[in-house]
Amino acid sequence: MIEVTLIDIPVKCRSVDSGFRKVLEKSLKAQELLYINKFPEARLLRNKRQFSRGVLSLLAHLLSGGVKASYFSYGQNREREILAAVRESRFVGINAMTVTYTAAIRLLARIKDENPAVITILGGSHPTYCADECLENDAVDFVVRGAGENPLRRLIEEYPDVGGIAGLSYKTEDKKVRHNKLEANVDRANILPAYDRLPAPLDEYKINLAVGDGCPFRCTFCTDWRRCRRLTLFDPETVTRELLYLKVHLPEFEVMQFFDSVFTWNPEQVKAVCRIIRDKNIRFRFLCDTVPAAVNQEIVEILASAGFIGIKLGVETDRNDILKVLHKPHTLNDFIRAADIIHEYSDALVTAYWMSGLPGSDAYSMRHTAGLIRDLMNDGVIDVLSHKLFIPYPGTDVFERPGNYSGRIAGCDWDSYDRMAGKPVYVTDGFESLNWVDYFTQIEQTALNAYCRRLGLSEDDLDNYDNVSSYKYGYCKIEI
Ligand code: B12
Ligand code: SF4
Repeated sequence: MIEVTLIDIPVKCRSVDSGFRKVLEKSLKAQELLYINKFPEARLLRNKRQFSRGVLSLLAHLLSGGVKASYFSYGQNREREILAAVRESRFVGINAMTVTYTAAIRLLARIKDENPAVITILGGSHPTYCADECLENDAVDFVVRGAGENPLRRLIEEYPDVGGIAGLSYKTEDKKVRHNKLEANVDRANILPAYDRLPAPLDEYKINLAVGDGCPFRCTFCTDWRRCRRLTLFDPETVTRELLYLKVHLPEFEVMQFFDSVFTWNPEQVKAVCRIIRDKNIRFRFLCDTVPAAVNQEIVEILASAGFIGIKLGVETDRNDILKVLHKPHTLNDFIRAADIIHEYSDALVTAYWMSGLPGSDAYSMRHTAGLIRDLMNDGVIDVLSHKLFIPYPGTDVFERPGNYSGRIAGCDWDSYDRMAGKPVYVTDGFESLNWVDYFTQIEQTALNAYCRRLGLSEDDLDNYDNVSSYKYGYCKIEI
């Protein structure tokens, strides 16, 4: 008997408009070539598989406590294998982002058909903020809100006596939903994800690392700061343990990303982590996310010396009035200043995350933005553009109070809550005259033109670079 089976649904594959896809694929190839030109040794993220670090962390926590647990990745393991394990399991746990929620519910229904006695648990970014909705499904017995390590372990150990388990939501005997109080911050500092349980070799996966949890800012369209009540920094020793594990199991110069919301927020932490990377001769190449206020000469030089080849900043929009409404902690000039510092003191490429369809924008201002992006790229301020659609997810202020931002939420078709979907979820009258697919294609084409100019290549030349694509939008083999 397996005590618990965990099933990871890492992404929901989707198709995009064919014209947009053509430009996007070329643009992704060109981005990789920009990195290859500057850092020829770097092993880039070619066709990597994805996994949820959260689910691997839960698995490691359970295994270390002696729980008999199995792990599957939906889309990588065959459904037949998964259902066979489910028949033998007492509990089944699945993760869900908003965009993978319907797939998770569908799979849970199949699981209940297969083994009606199994106890099902849903966790992750979507259930954390939509527990009531999740529990309307007969296939869902429990929802874990927030960090899942302790609630899941306790549920397995204490079921059916679950009243005192923090973070748990469930239906009581009188069919009412009960939400236990939230779990306090979980110290994940000692958990090394159970990498050895992944179904494919480790070097086939995109590795995401973290040195902490949470964000010091309070942007109204984001939940990163709500997930963790205060910004928590992990002990550098734990980070060391993970990096040393990866050093043994992965080739040199593998590229991996620190996904901390603001990786350089605490200079002492950054110095400690980069010192470890250098002292232990960990020869990977790294990417990280941060904000303009946490970029300065000293930090950039330290990052460069530890092998950071890309620094990514959430610009979101050139409109300072919109940034202010969203509580974004910078202006466009702050971003330009930070990008200049990065370029002056390192070879790292600057990625700008950019969003279209933000509250306060309209079709006219977004067309103006397209010209500005072109100029920033041609001037070498932005090396790589990561342009997405604005989607307010459950748990954000914009989702909960769209009227305060002069817009409305178009509906809860969760499958369309994808930032590459090309169809806005948050709508205002100002967007009415916009053809979104054309607009997205135009922005990506602008970026592609800038990449080609930098590379000295034509678009047709890019066709000769096969298999240089890091993201699988629109041409995934697996449909959920
Ligand atoms: C790495 C990452 C990715 C990776 C891996 C995704 C994955 N499945 O984990 C990739 C690149 C694939 C990815 C893609 C996307 N991502 Co992403 N991603 C992240 C990021 C930066 C880190 C996730 C992580 O590993 N966290 C650390 C682990 C330890 O925490 P965790 O995953 O939350 O898991 C804990 C709990 O949630 C809970 N839990 C989770 N699962 C389960 C299951 C059970 C049974 C239980 C009991 C508990 C439980 O316990 C875990 C351990 O404590 C987060 C932001 C963040 N900092 O968390 C965004 C985030 C998860 N991503 C987000 C989004 C929107 C996306 C995209 C949809 C973006 C897009 N293109 O539109 C795409 C997916 C597109 C698609 N078509 O499928 C949003 C999700 C919001 C939402 N409500 O859905 C987040 C929160 C970012 C944000 N603030 O907007 N992402
Ligand atoms: S958008 Fe960035 S800075 Fe703002 S709360 Fe989210 S992670 Fe933090």
